[in-house]
Parts: sequence; structure tokens; C-alpha cells
Amino acid sequence: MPPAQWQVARPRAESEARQMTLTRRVFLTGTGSLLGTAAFGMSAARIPALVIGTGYGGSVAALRLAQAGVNVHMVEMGSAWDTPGSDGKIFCNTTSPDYRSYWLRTRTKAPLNYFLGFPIDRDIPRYTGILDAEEFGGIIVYQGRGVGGGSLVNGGMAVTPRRENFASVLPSVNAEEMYSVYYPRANAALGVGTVDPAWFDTTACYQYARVGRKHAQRSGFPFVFVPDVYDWDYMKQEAAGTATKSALAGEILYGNNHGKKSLQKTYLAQAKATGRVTVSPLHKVTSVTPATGGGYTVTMDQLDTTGATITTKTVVADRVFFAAGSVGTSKLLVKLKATGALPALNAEVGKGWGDNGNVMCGRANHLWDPTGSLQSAIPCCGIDNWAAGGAFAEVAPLPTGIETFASFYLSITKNPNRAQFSWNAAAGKVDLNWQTAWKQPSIDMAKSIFDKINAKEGTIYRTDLFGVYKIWGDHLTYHPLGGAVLNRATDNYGRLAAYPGLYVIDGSLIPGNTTVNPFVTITALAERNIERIIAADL
Ligand code: FAE
Repeated sequence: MPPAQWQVARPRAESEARQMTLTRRVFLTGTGSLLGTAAFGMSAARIPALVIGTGYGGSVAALRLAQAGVNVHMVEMGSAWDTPGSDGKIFCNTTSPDYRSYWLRTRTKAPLNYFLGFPIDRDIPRYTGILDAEEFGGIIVYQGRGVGGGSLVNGGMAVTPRRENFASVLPSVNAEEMYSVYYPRANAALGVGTVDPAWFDTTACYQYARVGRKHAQRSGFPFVFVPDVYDWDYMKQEAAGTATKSALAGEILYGNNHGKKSLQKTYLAQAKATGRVTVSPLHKVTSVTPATGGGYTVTMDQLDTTGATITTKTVVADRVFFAAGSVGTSKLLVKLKATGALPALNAEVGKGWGDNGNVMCGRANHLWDPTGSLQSAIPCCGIDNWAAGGAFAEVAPLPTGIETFASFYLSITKNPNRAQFSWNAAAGKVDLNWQTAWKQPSIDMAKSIFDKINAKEGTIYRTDLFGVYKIWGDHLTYHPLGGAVLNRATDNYGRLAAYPGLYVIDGSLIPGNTTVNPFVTITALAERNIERIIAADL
């Protein structure tokens, strides 16, 4: 078996003849976990559909293709996250980050990296951990790594943009179809629900959110409950002490062991049930290029948990779906165009990247306004000032386990700046030209809310959360979007037109902003596009 090939399981001698007339099972050995095993026909030494990445776009594509009778193989650079560590838990929590917390780092890189002006990052063993803090020149882009992609690390806030804002999010997409068919389909499949308002009003773990509501309303800002994919009944049990604490034990940024309905519990579980979807964790795709005789040759490195390459493999796939996330897909496409693997990709590839206008800040409350030492790690509300000031501010938790008297916010703002990925031949990597100063419009829009609240409440900004005397968390984004924009880099359904059988189906299709948290829109758009692709192309 040449190492450059995907390995084919050899049937035992006695059953070989019969097996060979029926099926040949193709899978990657030593991968840790399979969602299921796919049976390929005799002639099918190639993969009908290969999906790069197991986040929202990839999971939708895999499920719907499988339901349409297509065998799918998913390739994921991160770990499987299906096996507990020595503490009996799969994931660690925010207050005790260990080897599982970060992607190939020897020191944590917490989004909120200071407390009372002191740095809080700590040394950790280098490991293929769950959260990647990927550093570009002017911005750190946080992303989930593992089977489930961003659903493993995110807050689960599942927000459908206001209909009147949709034209600015995806101008070439029929809004009527999205709001009548694809958003409802996505919300149902993701298991979206909303906190019980009566419970919210009394539970200790949302005191911080009630303080956020009180301050927003006293300054005349619209306060909204925000849906989430957390199992709200489970959270009630956590609060009542009848279930193992999870959201109430700071489990969010480095994974959640119980109540959160990550993709592993929704789309990927359904995909597994079809019996047609396999997944190879710890495999990183490095190239896709047309194969002689049709289809595409996909090259990938199998990684060990230190990030070292164990072996390099190739496989031929009839169709390839790029679902490596905005950054992952953009980096791949830009590199493949520049290095001659996919030279006919159009000039829009790599363009139109935005940070969803993310900016963070904290406010210091008075001693009579404590935010609570027990805080649910799952946010459930926000200030929707989009119409008036271009900002949607999520009232975010600070689950430190101690009283901080801090109100903390992640704002999503109308930031017009867009960056571009480009191939840096000398360094052999892809750069992103985002500038830190480009966050200024976001800061201005967030200030339009929090300056007013501070003036009304007689409070001030926290200056100790992002450095020494630094108010704004303007160095990062949780919401990378764009880089292979719909109807520009691709056609209006994500097809890479120069290469029949190549598709983009993730956040890179969305031109930089969704006006709210993005994963419901990424999921709904993927539902729309895959439905058309299955009907028209397969
Ligand atoms: P994504 O979920 O990132 O999946 C891409 C997958 O591809 C990942 O698993 C990668 O490891 C994998 N990959 C990348 N490159 C390769 C390669 N070369 N070979 C093989 N595999 C590869 O993409 N959004 C919300 O709507 N609500 C929230 O509350 C929220 N909170 C967030 C909190 C945090 C800390 C973070 C980091 C994100 C948050 N987001 C939230 C953003 C959301 O998770 C993100 O928009 C989606 O996960 C993006 O979905 P994609 O399918 O585009």
C-alpha cells in the first residue's frame, strides 16, 4: 500500500471474493473515530463527495448529500472530541485551561487576557486543542478545531438577522425563500430555543444579564432575549443541583460537556444515522487539483496530537466541498490559485473578508449592582441598537467564579472595512491585510451605546480586561466571514464555476457581516445551496 494513498481495508481471504463482488470499505486508518463506515461499490475506489471541514457548512452538506444517497467523506484537521481525558471529561473549562484548550500553543491566548490589569494567560502543553487563536498582522481570529468546528467552542447564540437587514447580509439571495424555508429549516435542525423568561427573572446565574437589561432599558435601548442551542431544561437542572454543572461550571470556550447542542448532537448525529458519512479527524487538507480522468485529487496530512505530520495521503473525489470555515477555505483557495493547483479560480477569491464588526468591552458597576459569582456561560440576551446606532451588543458572561461587578459585552457592529487574503510566496503562507485601526467604526458604534449607559448609571469602562489601561477588545474576532463571497468568487449557489464539482459551503460565502451572530445564517445558506446543488448537479 503506497503511503500516499488512502488505505483500503483488506477483507479476510475466505470472504475476499464475496466481499469484492459486493463492496469495498474505504476508510482512513488510525484516525480516532468514524461517524460511520461508508460502503463503496467495486468501481468506486474514489470518493463521491469529500467535505473539507466539519463545522456548520460541512455538516449541512454531509447530511443532505447522504440523505440524497451520496456517500460522503469528511476531513477534519482537529480532533474527534469523543474520548474523555483522565479527569473523566472530554472538555476542560474556562477557569482551568489545560492541554485540551488551545490549538498547538504552549501558552493560552485568552480573548480576555488580563484581569485587574494582570495577564492571566498560562503555560500549557502543546496539543491539538479545541480553540485556535490564529494570528494575522492586525487581528487574532478565534476558531473551533475538531469534529463540529465552531459549534464546539461558541456560545450557541442562534440568531436570525432581522428581515429588513437581510439585503445587506446576502444581497444576491432571495429573502422570501430564506425566511420561509431555510432559516426555519436551520433553526429546527440546530435545536434552537429561548430561555424561559420567568426562570431568567429569578435564577442567580443570570443576575449579570438582568443587570445588563436594567442598564440598557434605563438608557432607552431595546433589550432582546436571544435564542441559543443550549438545552434550557438541562440548565434549569444544573441550577437546581440535579444535573452535572456545565454552562454553570464555565464550560464554553474550550468545549461544553453536557447541555450545549453542538453539531455533534444535531447535524452530525443525523449524518451518522444515515450510515453514509465517514469522518477523518486530525487530517488537514493541503491541496485540491483536477485529477487525470476526472474528479479532483485531494492531498492531506495526517497529524498527531503534537501537530506533526504522520503521513501524507491522497484520494480522488468526484466532488469537493470547501467547508473549512472563512479562514480555512479562503487560505486554501488563495494558495491553490497562486500555486497553480487551481489557477482558473476567479480574481474574487480571497476578497471581501470581514470580522462581523466584533468589538468587546466591560463596564465597572457600582457595589450595589453585583453581577453574581455564579454566571451561566451561555449568553441569552442583548441590546439591539442596529437600527439606531449600528450595533447589536450581546450581554456576555464573565464566568470567573468570583464577584467582579463587571458587565461585559461582545458587540457586533456595522463595520464597512473589508480585508483580503493573499499568497506570501516568500513565507509560503497566506496573509490577511486587516489593520487593527479598522476597528474604529466598531468602537464608535459600541460607544454610542455604552457611553450613554455609563453617563446614565454614573459608571465607567473597565480598563483592566484587555491590557493595562485598555478599554476596547479590538484585537480579535470570533466571527470571521467572507473570502470566497457568494455570487462573486462563486456562483449564486457556491459553485466554483471554473471547476465543475468544486463548491464552497461555509462562512466564507458571506461578505463580512451578518448584523448578528453568524452561525444560523451560515447554516441556512448552506441548506439553500445544497438543496439546489443536489437537485441540479447530482
Ligand atoms: P467552522 O465552524 O469554523 O468549521 C470549519 C472546520 O474546518 C473546522 O472544524 C476546522 O478545524 C476545519 N478545517 C479548517 N481548515 C481545514 C483543512 N485545511 N483541512 C481540514 N479541516 C480544516 O466553519 N456564532 C454564533 O452564531 N453564535 C455564537 O454564540 C458564537 N460564538 C462564538 C464564540 C467563539 C469563541 C467562536 C470562536 C466563534 C463563535 N461563533 C458564534 C462563530 C461561529 O462558531 C462560526 O461563525 C461558525 O462556526 C463558522 O461556521 P463554518 O461552517 O463557516
